[in-house]
Amino acid sequence: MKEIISDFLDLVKVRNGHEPEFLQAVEEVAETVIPYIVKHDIYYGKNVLLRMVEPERLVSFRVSWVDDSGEIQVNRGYRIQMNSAIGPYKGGLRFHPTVNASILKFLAFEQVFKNSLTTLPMGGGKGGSDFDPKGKSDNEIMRFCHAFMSELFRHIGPNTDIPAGDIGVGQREIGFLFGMYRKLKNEFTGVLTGKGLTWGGSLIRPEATGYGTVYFAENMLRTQDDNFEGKTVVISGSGNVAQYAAEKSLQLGAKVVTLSDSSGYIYDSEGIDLEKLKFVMQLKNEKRGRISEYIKEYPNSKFVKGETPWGVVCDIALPCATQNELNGDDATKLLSNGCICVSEGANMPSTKDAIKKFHDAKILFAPGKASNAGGVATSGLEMTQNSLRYKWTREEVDQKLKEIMEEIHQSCIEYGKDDDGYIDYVKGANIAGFVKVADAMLAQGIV
Ligand code: NDP
Ligand code: 2IT
Repeated sequence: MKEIISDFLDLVKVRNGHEPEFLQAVEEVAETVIPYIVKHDIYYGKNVLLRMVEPERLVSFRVSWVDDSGEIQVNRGYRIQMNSAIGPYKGGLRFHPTVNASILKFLAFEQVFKNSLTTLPMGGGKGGSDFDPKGKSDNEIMRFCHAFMSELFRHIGPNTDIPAGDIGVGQREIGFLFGMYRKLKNEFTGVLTGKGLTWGGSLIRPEATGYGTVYFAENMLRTQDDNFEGKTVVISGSGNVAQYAAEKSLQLGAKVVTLSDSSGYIYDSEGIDLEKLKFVMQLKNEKRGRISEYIKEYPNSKFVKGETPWGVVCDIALPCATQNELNGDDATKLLSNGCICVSEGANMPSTKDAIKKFHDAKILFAPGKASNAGGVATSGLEMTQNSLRYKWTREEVDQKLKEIMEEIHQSCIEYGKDDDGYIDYVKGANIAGFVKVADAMLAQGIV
């Protein structure tokens, strides 16, 4: 088996050797899915996984725009249309200086499995730009988004490819992107998700990824007759996903003690309660400030510069910032501090080493493609409401989100339960995600 997997990975490396994040994501899937393929004749010998690692289409384009000082800026834009066997391409747009083809291909690849797990008919894609929104004025953001969409619009559509937000792309950016799409196409359609409530957005979409990550953790804890009540939670990030993961943790009776950004983390031993969280939301979403400013408002807390929060004692860890933010040493610290549950809000935040340590210690560990799928699932619900020209209540959407997270959890158990009863959520999510897409690809022939 090892040889079959390494032969496959060698093939993938020949074409993608210079793309470490993409190879990391493919390796994790190959190690769990290939043993399943080998045992099932319907998939064996059909090169299904080899087809799945090749994007159906990769669009790369120039984005030129003019900054506030009149200087002409040039960025690179991308859209990776990875797999549309079970539905139109669906996935976020990331604006961050580190964006490149490797990062977007890993995200698009993960998205295919994640979207399949949601139970909704969505293929996988991802896009973005190496544009850095930090320090840019609202007008610069608008001009950049308009320039970006003036090319992207010809590659997307409500039945083709439906982008959404990700790092650096929130409701403000979705608004500017939607405005330009609507103008160019002379069409008001559900071509983007994460829209504002008065122009086609869904209630609960802003909350969905963070809430879903916590709902998934709740499902995992329930397998051990446990819950969030009284637990200490460590969260990384302070953006969209982190904020609502914190809010839901608090609503379930837990104590949240950290948040972070790329400059460092804040630790509040008294707990970041709902009022303090409101301050963080205003600081990050309206003032676009830094998390270190928290300690000015709450002097009993501390800011630890340049570090991640994984050394802080906790029961539950929710990595909600970015890829590879939690390594093997961090996992060791979490385990020795008694952490029993890790639910990934970000995409691929734990390195391969870290995951191995969590698995060896047999704690509850959920990979992002299962635990953060609530965001895209609620995007799917936004698309449904747009098609129906209808609007569900907050309670209706939240209930559907909860049900979807439960179903994803169930699928992970179905495909991931080991002989000793331990649930390997990585294996479960990868195989469950694979089966649905592979079946659709086989049914549709070699296209
Ligand atoms: P935001 O832009 O709202 O927030 C990102 C947060 O992560 C910020 O606090 C940011 O800090 C921090 N961060 C970003 N890059 C780094 C880095 N290199 N090192 C340390 N911290 C960093 O993004 P989201 O909250 O939307 O996304 C967070 C994660 O969740 C990503 O992995 C994303 O792919 C994933 N995700 C998002 C979904 C969504 O619906 N939004 C759905 C599913 C997954 P700083 O301000 O300093 O950059
Ligand atoms: O990684 C993700 O799932 C997202 N950024 C959300 C994608 C979406 O289409 O809502």
